[in-house]
Amino acid sequence: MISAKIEKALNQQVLLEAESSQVYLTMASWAEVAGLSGVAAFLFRHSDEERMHMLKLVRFINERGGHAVIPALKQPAQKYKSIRELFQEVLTHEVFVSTEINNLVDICLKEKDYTTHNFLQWYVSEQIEEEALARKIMDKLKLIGDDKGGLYIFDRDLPAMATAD
Ligand code: OFO
Repeated sequence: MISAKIEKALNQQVLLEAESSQVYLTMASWAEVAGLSGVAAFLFRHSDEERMHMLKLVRFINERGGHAVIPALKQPAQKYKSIRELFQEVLTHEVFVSTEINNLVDICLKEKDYTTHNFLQWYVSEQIEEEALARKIMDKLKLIGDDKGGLYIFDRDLPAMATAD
């Protein structure tokens, strides 16, 4: 059984994962309209993954005697100035999510909730991977600069890069 404090903190994370899914879905749509089909495929998939992260939390909260609250979501920004701006936002967002996961782990330790602590370790590892991938993408985009040919190859190779890790 989880405490009210842990239930509240986990529900906060449900909201964050749902927002992540929504933001990546918005980015995917923007990329698709911009003709970047590889970037769009990557982001559609990323959005699905975030929904899976949310569902995992929902099931855990309910299984542990709490009540997972399905949150309302605000509309994300619909446009991006560039592909670099978009992925910088992905990286910043993932760093923020990692901080929130770490805070959650900290609350579990203070509450002596070792079951939830154990459950959250999956998210800790996942965040290491997501941050690393976002950094790798930003490094590639910096290399490409304004080279249109480079962007074409980046768009073509991105879906494979995401599944290679
Ligand atoms: Fe759920 O990992 Fe990204 O945000």
